[in-house]
Amino acid sequence: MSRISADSLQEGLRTKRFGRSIFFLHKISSTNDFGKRLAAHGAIEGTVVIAETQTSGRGRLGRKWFSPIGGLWFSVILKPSMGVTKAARLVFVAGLAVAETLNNAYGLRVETRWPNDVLVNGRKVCGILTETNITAEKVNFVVVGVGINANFIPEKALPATLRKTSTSLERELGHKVQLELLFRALLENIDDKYDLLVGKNYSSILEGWKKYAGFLGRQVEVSNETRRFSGLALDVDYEGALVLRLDTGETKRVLVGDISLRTK
Ligand code: BT5
Repeated sequence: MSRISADSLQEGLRTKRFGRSIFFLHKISSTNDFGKRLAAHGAIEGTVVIAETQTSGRGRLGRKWFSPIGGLWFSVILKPSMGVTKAARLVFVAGLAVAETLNNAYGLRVETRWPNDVLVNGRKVCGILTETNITAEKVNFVVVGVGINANFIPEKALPATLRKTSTSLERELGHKVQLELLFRALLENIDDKYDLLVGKNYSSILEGWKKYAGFLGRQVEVSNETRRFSGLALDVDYEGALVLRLDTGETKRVLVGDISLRTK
């Protein structure tokens, strides 16, 4: 990886678990796929895979994640001793860590968007993909993939269909960022937040995540594969469900979906 040096990164990395073992790749199909293969072959918790570019980067539900050179595309392998439901909380661990890091490092107007996005000025700068491998309700490992649009201009590097909804750090700041510093800060922050989760302090994670959740208290549309709802976003509850007050006055919990702000 040209702009991140393995040696200088690992030197002085203040993490408990993350980054003891880091795989730096120039090009890979997906860091999550590579991470899953490593985990299945016994890679230790905290192993990290980072690639300069992905040829088949993935989002949820098999959607494509565009991963041009200049972005930060990485995955971490976790082996939490918890059930599937609790492991699903890792999306908030990663989301909060990304939001906090981007806010602290660059002073950007960062928001979290349920369930797995981080936005700057209302546009997606980061997506998170958590994939859990289980045997009979027992979690064998979780791969948490994080994609951050860093050093490229979306208008040039992403398809035209994403231009209105996506942004990048370079686009927002007007200059490139030091990828190695960002990567280090992210690993340290995710490590801290994961520690809170393991130490049974999930409430502080969820509350922290909600402080960045600009959609709360606003009119939103939520769609998933089968339904579409509109209403007021009231809360994200302890189970991670979005709580809506529908236009009919009824309260509805939604577990899976994508939200957008209602324009009218
Ligand atoms: C996500 O899915 O946002 C999760 C993205 C996770 C990417 C990381 S990169 C490292 C690791 N390896 C992987 O293969 N994946 C992870 P979802 O919420 O389903 O959003 C996907 C949608 O975001 C797509 O359908 C597009 O509309 C949009 N999109 C694709 N590429 C984008 C980009 N670079 N920036 C902003 N939006 C993008």
